Amino acid sequence: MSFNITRRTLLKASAIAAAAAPADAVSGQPAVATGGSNRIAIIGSGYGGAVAARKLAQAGKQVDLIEMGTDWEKMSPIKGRIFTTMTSPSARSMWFKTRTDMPFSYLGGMDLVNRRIDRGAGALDIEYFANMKVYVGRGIGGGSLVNGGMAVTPRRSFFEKVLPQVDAEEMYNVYFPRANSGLRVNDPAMDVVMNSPWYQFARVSADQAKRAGIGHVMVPNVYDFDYMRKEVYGQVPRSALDKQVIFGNDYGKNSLPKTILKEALATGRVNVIPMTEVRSIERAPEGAFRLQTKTIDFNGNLIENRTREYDRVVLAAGSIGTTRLLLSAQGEGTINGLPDAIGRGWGPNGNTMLARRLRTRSGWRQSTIPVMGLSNWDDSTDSVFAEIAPFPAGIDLRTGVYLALTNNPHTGTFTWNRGSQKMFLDWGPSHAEPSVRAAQKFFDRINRANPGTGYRSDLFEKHKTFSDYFTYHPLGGAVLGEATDLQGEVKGVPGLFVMDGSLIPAKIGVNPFVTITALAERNMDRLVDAQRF
Ligand code: FAE
Repeated sequence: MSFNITRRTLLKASAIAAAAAPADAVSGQPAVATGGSNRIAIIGSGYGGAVAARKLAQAGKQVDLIEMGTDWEKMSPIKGRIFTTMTSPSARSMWFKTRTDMPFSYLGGMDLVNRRIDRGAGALDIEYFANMKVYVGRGIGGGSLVNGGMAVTPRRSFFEKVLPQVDAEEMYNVYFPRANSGLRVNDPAMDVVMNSPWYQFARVSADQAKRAGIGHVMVPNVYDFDYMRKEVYGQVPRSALDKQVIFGNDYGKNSLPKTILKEALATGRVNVIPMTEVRSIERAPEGAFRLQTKTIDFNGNLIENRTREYDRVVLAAGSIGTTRLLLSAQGEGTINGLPDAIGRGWGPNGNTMLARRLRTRSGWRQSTIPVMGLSNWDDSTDSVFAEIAPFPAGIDLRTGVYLALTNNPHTGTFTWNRGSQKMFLDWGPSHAEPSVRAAQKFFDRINRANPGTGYRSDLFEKHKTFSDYFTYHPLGGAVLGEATDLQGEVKGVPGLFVMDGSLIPAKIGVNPFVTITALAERNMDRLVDAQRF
């Protein structure tokens, strides 16, 4: 406790000093020219990119928002829909794949779930590493297009352990409330959750956990539960109740293009450049950043390769995308002075997934939006926060599915290989083992309290009971205060900023986008106040 008070006092003192000092002294970075004429690029349009775009545009700056994926708001509907359901995928579902690759790929141990699809610039992508598949969203809105919308503010005690370099008092008083309101987070509608057939799967799992003395918590979401209630009564087109989520939602979900990005675009100062991947970043001798970009059409045909020049660059390409751009610039020597900390402090947010035979009906109709979590979280390495996830297969599999978030002490490191021009990750089953152990202890207790129930080992690769090879929640790679200063400006490279999940070291104990948003809000406030743009 005394540490916290001292730290907070120090942070307050430095904030007061910041308000009075010239820009270079504020950030501790070498001075760069400031003024209205700067050319600013934001790379990536997920949570970090959206907050950066809105803040800069509202501060009167013109920005280019460069995104490798599709501008889904501008796509024409096919049979009334922009996005596909999980059971009828198409080229719009996945990023240039000929077959879907779902987290649950197997039924009865056989690959019965995935479907052949045409290649296209679809909404869900997977970044493959030796022992880890990282699911990410592609398109204007990033992960907000494909995620489950679970909007959870972390326990303050855990936040303080993970990010002691950040003033928690300010985060919990100012930035978490701002993030929740900007993202339009709302609480689940209890009438829908407690009575509708679409949430039988959640009620059954919560009942079984209760028998083991484990309580459930209701989990807020960005999906509009008033809309969902109308879906239940058949008054509006169905989305969550019609198997839409990881390939995108047409209705009900307040993804970033409906919230923060919409506000950013309303300023008229954000120039959206979709279907354009930043392939590399170089610092020119006179100090500007040169981005090599590649623009394609939906089918992957090349439109143009181009060099674009900017004075300030905000990296918001997500934990994997941002880390790759920084590591390649370091490895290829296109930016000098990048810190050694780049690539370090990565983790899958302690993710491990599992499924249980419930011995009772879980419902053939299942909403895709999770609303309950099971928790024993006490910040120890036994801690588990398990979202009760749907399995909307269209038949009653009498199965409970869970995404367990754990407090895994391990971190992974990315390195750059010049020969292959690729990034490698040192992460394997031994790194994931503490997550599996904590989840197993937790769910063994629930199984014991419910005779006849048990694990399913026929849904994951290699008949695994606990998935230890994929994540939805990549975090770290350019950690705040280590690879960057305390506001997100890359150490040793003034004018280059990181503003996404790579700032958070490895885990945060809950689903991460509220924290990513709140931290970006905090950092952007500080950077704009300090005239770093
Ligand atoms: P992110 O949203 O990934 O945005 C990065 C953007 O940069 C993307 O649009 C990329 O296409 C783009 N990009 C990458 N590289 C380049 C490049 N070189 N050039 C141009 N553009 C580039 O980053 N989190 C929750 O809190 N609750 C949930 O319920 C939840 N469910 C999830 C379910 C799924 C299936 C998935 C995949 C994720 C889920 N997440 C959830 C995680 C959440 O979406 C993720 O933490 C955030 O989206 C990360 O935000 P960032 O701003 O870091």
